[in-house]
Parts: sequence; structure tokens; C-alpha cells
Amino acid sequence: ASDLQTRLRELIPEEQARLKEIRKKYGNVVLGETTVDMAIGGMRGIKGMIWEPSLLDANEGIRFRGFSIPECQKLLPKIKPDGEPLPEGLLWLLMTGEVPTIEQALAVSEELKSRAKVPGHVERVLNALPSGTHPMTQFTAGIMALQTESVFAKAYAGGIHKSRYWEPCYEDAMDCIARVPALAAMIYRKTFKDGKVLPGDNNLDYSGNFAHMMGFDDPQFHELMRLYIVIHSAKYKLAPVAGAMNDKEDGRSYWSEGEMVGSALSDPYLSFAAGMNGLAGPLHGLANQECLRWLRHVVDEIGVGASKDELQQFVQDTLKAGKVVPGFGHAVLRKTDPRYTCQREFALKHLSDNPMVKLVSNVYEVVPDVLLKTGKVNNPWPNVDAHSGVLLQHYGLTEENFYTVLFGVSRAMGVLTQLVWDRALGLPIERPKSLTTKAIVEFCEKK
Ligand code: CMX
Repeated sequence: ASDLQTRLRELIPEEQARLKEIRKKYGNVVLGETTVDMAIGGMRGIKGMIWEPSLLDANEGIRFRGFSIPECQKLLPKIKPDGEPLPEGLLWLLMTGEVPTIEQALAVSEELKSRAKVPGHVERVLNALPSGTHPMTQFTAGIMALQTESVFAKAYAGGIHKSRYWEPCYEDAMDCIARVPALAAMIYRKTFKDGKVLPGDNNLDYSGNFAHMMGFDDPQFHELMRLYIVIHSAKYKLAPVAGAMNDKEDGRSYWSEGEMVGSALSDPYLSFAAGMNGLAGPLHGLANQECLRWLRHVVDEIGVGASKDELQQFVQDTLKAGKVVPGFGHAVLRKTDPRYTCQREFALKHLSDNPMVKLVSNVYEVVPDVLLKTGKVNNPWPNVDAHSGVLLQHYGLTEENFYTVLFGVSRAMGVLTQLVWDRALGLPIERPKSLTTKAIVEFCEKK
């Protein structure tokens, strides 16, 4: 099938049967144990949830439906033969588990264009917010304003049979994915530019059009947006609790809230907005802006041509001041993040003369040794955030307060894909069990 919904309709009965079989065959198998430490420590490492679009491997990094980032770059359809893959193709992969043909990816592109119109009241909601409202607050307010369009909410109110929940959920997921670039661009123009909302260009792909609506027409920046959206699209691993704010560390947050809220049959807009509120937390989505700030400090205090010795001293001073070196470390990964590597390759291909790229590269040569010498850092290697800011800055997207919104636009694809599958598989409302500390102590003492 060349259209995504038809392909999903074919796949869903097979996947429903597969899940039933897994449950029947392995339902009683123990996946792991939960300790008191885990209950106190943010539920790290508890295996307790299904998440199909992606999985994080400690050594290889994220895999989307089993494919590593280099594999995705090689296999997913592109507009230019040596260019970056289309996020529309990745969306097909995330939804179906299959690498699409170029026709299928372009069909997704067309489908998203046909759904992209943002209703007029969304701009009025943004206009009602005071100036200085953080772009992420504007983003979640905008998503909530889009919720008036929810097909799922209307279908549910109209009494739809539960076996068909996934259909209106798919409509909302695709509408929401289609509309968030225009919403984000609107926020960008209002917050940082002349306030004029730029119309989309139907001749462009999803990423190119997003960049265009923000006011960026350099085809190389469009390439960067394709790569950026692909690598930021899905989370790694799950963790459930609403209020846990740190996907940065092991994959919680947007998903956790987005998913948990969605499990109550809140429609995709409500669920996605909940997830985005998690992304807006400083331990989570803001790390990319912190990285750029840290590099700017280096430039301000030493200069862009800082020597390795000077950098080493700067890193040590950062640690001495009780701060982390942003862009390095990871709770699960134990190697250089492949999302860092592909951005570095992009930088070497397109902007190798940029002095900030050279600085990032020198930082990479200095930081891991210093972190290792502390004796406590489990992963001294760079993560995705160590490179993204410098690339965006090169093309003129310098307003780092906006970076989390870019991240959010990308993440819509991963989060909303899982939500469609949650409804298709009939997964229930999520209810991890909580205990009082008194109950924990009583339980332990009885043992
Ligand atoms: N700079 C300084 N110290 C670091 C560090 C860094 N980059 N990374 C880890 N450490 C320290 C921790 O703060 C911790 O110290 P304490 O024991 O004093 O609290 C110790 O090393 C052990 O930590 P860890 O097990 O290696 O790492 P965690 O799982 O606790 O935390 C992370 C992971 C990402 C939060 C952490 O490495 C960090 O703060 N990095 C900098 C911020 C950053 O780049 N965040 C973006 C992550 C991107 C992503 O996840 O995709």
C-alpha cells in the first residue's frame, strides 16, 4: 500500500494477534526485579512498559524499529541521493516497522501537507499570552488550542466502538504532526522576529517547509532540519510516571507523561501537550541550549581558538564550580552518541571552516579525559546536545530558548506513533503501583 493508513490497517490485526500470543506464551515470565532503591530512585531500570518505535542500546545508541542511525541514513528515502533522509520516511518506519519506498515517503509528505492548516484561533491564543512567555509555554498552549480539532474526542463522545479507537487517534496524530511545524514557526516569528507569520510552501517537504516558515531558505539548512528531526524524533527507553522529568537520562518524560495521559484515553493533543510539559523541564529538553551557552562562555572568556590546555583548565573550572559539562554523559549510553557522530559528519561535510565546529571538536578531545579522571562519571562521551546548537547557530537560528521547541516538533513523530499503537493494541490505562514510605518499611521488616 502506498498510503500509511492502509498499510496500518493491514498490519494491525497481525500485531494484535502477535501481542495476544506473546501474552499467552510469556505472560508469567519475570522481566526483572524492583528494589526499594529503584522505587526511591525515580524507577530507573524498571522494565514495565511497551514502547515500539525505538530502543536504546548502551553501546550502539538508539535504534528506530531496529535500525541504527547510520542504517536509517543509508536506507530511508532521500530527496537528494547524498542528502539526509526524509523524516516523512522515518514516520512510515516508526508507524509500520518497515523501510518505506520513496513513493511511500512522498505519500506521507503529501498527507501531512493536506492536514497542515492551523485554525485561526491558535494565533489568537498565542497573541493573548504576555510578551516574554517562554517558547515552550507558547508551544504547549498552542497544542492545547489545536485540541479543539480532535477527531478522537468527538468520536469518543459519539460512542465509537473501542475496536476502532485507533482510527480517530491516527487522524489526530497525523493532524498534530502536520500542524506543529506551523505552530512552532509562528512562535519563532512572534518571539524573535517581526511577528509576521510566514505562509507555508507546498512545494517543499516537511522539514524544508518548517525551516521556510521560520524564515530560513538555505537548502543546506533544510538538509540540517531533515537530519535534526530524524535524530530527535523518538525516545530511547520508557519510564512511566507523570512528573518524572528526565528523558535525557534514560528516556522518560515526554513519553512518560504523553503516554500515561494517553492511556486514560485523553486524545493525542492532550497527551502530546502533557509530554511537552515534561520536555520543557530543565533536566530534560533544555540541555541543548545549555551546551551552546557553555561554548559561548568559552569563547567569551578564552576565545574561539582556545588551545587544548586552556580548554582542559576551563573544563576543570566548570567541575570545580560544582557544575556539569553539558553535552557529555548519559545514563544508559556508554559510547559516543551516534546522534553526536552524525551531526559531526554533517558539520565536516558542510561547515568544516566554522570556528565553532573546530571548538566543538577540540572540546571532544579534551573533556572525556578530564571526566574520566574524576573517577565517577560512567560515560565521559558526548551526547546529542554537544553538537546541535553550533549547527543551528551557523545557519542563523541563534535563539537558544527556542531549541526545545525544535526538539518538541521532532518528537511528535515518535510519541504520537506509539499512541496510535496503544489504541490499536487496546493497551489499558497505566497504573504503576505507588507505596508510602511507611508501607515500604513495614513490607521490608516483615521479610
Ligand atoms: N559533567 C560533570 N559531571 C558529570 C557529567 C558531566 N557531563 N556526567 C556525569 N557526571 C557526574 C554526575 O553528576 C554524577 O556525579 P555525583 O555522583 O556527584 O552526583 C556522576 O558523574 C555519575 O553520573 P553518571 O552515572 O555518569 O550519570 P547520570 O546517569 O547520573 O547522569 C546525565 C546522566 C546525562 C544527566 C549526566 O551525564 C549529565 O549531567 N550530563 C551533562 C548534561 C547533559 O549533557 N545532558 C544531556 C543528556 C542528553 C541525552 O540524554 O540524550
